[in-house]
Amino acid sequence: MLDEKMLNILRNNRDSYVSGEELCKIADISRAAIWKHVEKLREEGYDIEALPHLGYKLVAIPDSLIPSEIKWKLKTKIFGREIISYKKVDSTNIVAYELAEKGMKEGTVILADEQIKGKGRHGRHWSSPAKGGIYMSCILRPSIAPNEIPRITLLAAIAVAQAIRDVTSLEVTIKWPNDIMIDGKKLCGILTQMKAEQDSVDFVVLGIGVNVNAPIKQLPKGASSIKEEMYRRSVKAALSRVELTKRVLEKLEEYYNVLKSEGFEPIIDMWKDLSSMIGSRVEVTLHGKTFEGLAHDINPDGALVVRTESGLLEKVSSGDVVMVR
Ligand code: BTX
Repeated sequence: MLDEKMLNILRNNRDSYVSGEELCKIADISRAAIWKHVEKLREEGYDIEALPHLGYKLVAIPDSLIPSEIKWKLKTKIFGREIISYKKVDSTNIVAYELAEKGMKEGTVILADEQIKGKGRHGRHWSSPAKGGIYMSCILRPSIAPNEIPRITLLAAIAVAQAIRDVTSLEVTIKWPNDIMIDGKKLCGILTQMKAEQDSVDFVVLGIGVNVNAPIKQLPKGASSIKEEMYRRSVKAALSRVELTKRVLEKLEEYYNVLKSEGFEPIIDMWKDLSSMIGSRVEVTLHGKTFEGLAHDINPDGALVVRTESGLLEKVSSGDVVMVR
C-alpha cells in the first residue's frame, strides 16, 4: 500500500524530483523507510533516480503485469478493479475458476507473466513463454442463459481486436469464434469456460492469450506476435504489455456494457466489421466430421451459420473453422 502511495507521488511528478522531505511528509514515514521502499520498487523493475540534494525521480517503469501498473489511470469500473498477478502459474483460467467458485467478484482479473500449462480449447495447449505475451483471465457473472455464452467469446474477440488496433495500428481481424489473426497468422486465442445450472450461469472465466513480444521460435507453427508483425511492417510505435492489457480491459468493459444495455445485435455488427469471414469459403470440422461451405452469418446465439454445398444452413456453435480461399 505504502509502495503504491510513494509510486503515485513519483508518477505524478515524472518531470521533476520529489525531495525526501516531501515524500516523508506525504507518505508519513521516516527517511530510512523511504529508502527501503525505493529499494523494493527498484527490485520490481522501477528505475528510480536518487540525487543527494534533489530527491527522487521516477525514470522508467517496468513492463510487468503487476496490479499497480495495470490499475494506474485504468478507466474501468468493473474490469481490473481487483487484480491478482503471478510471475509463473499453471494456467490463469484454472486460478480464476477456483477463485470464482469461492465467490470472487465480477471483474476480477488474474494475470501471469508465464504459464506452464496454458489451456486452449478442446484440451489443447496454449504456448505462454515468459514475458512473451499477455495471459489473462477475467471472472464474469453475466445474467444470461448458458446457451448465450458464445456471445461473451465474440464480445471478447472484438474487445481484443479493437485494443490491438488502437495500441499498435495493426489491422488485425477476427476468425470465428475466438482467434485474432494477421495475414493468416494467429496472434491471440480466447478460451471461455463457465459454471452453470440448467438455465442460469453461475460464472464465466474469460481466458485471453495475446502474443506480444514472443519471438516466432517460441511459438507454434501458424502463430505470430505483435512485435514480430510490427517489425515486419516497420511500425515504430512503442509496445507495452501494460498499455495493451489496460486497453483490453477498457474495451471489454465498454462492450460488456453495450451487451447489457443494447443487447447482442451491436456486438454482432462490430464483430462483422472486424472479421473478414462472412462471405468466404470455410472448412468446418465438427464432431470429427469435415464439410465445406460459405460462411453466411452469425446467429443470435453467436453461432456461425454456414451454407453447405447442398444449400442447407448449418449452425456451428463449436468446432474448428478454417478459411479455404
Ligand atoms: P485454441 O484451441 O483455439 O488454440 C490452440 C491451438 O493454437 C494449439 O493447438 C496450437 O496449434 C495453437 N497455439 C498454441 N499456442 C499458441 C500461441 N501462443 N499463439 C498462437 N497459436 C497457438 C485458444 O485455443 C484459446 C487460448 C486461450 C489462452 C489463454 S491464456 C490465459 C488463459 N489461461 C489459459 O490457460 N488459457 C487462457
